Amino acid sequence: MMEKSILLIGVPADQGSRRAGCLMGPDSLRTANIARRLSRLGYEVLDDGNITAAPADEILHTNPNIHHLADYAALIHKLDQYCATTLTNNHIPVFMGGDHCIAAGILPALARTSENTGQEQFVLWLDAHTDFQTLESTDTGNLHGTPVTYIIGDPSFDGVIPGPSTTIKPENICMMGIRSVDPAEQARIARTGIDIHDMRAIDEFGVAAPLRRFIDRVRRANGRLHVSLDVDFLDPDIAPAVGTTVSGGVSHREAHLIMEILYDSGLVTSLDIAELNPFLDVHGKTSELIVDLVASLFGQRVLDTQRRSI
Ligand code: 4U7
Ligand code: MN
Ligand code: MN
Ligand code: MN
Repeated sequence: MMEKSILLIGVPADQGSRRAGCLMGPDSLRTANIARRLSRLGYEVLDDGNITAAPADEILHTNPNIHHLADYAALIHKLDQYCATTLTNNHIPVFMGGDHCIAAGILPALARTSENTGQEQFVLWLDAHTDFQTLESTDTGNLHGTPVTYIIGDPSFDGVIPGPSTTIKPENICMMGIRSVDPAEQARIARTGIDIHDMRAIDEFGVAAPLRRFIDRVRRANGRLHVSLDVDFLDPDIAPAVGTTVSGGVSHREAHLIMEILYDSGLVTSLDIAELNPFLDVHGKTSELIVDLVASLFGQRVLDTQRRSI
């Protein structure tokens, strides 16, 4: 991370599931002092406020479970336009969600920027879930379970909503923390070439070795690295503020170690924080943990005596 300026962008979207509350995510992170924590680390921190898309009339789909498809399309379009007109290489954008639908809008836009500079876009997907449902296969109809299929250009979206302007190559995606994969996702994801480290692999080999291998790939390709942090990646005991908790998640120290290694790599060019639902939190502890992890991603050290003083 060479740049010393961070642009915070709130995306208070919660159409992706049937449980309301993610729309409070950005303000909860602001309340947990995300800006001040990052400026303490020596960054200029700008907050661009919130991006919202106007509610759209429902698009009916042959899968009757699907809901808020038009709002999904509108959000993707809005984020794509925002990124095209606002983002420059002078800032590291930090998108504060919002449910994970936001990634479907952010990543194609970032990939387009990378393409313009002749670079490959890589993605580290930190999540309990693979988010690899299609419009046809989703049983819950919750679109926050579809962003990965969307960004790689899955044909189930063709002719239904506009596809991604630039697709992400599946082999440029690395997933960690996975422990809930639906049968329809299992069947397809193995064939894609996505690099998946489930909790079984993390239990056995830890987080550092696979992460370092992925970072080496990004470096060799002169790539740009986006980190997509779904709060349910963390164990629900330490991060209860999510609608789709899955036990057996990543621990406090494993999560910090991932962030610390990422900072040391100097390769992270953007971040999104998704699925934080402050309505389900316990005394703000999840928001505080997320801010602490973001600080680690931007260079906070364990032996930093100043960090507790705000
Ligand atoms: B999240 C699920 F069935 N796969 O499709 C679905 F388990 O962004 C969960 O990772 C999706 O939080 C979770 O509804 C989406 C379910
Ligand atoms: Mn997710
Ligand atoms: Mn998830
Ligand atoms: Mn969720």
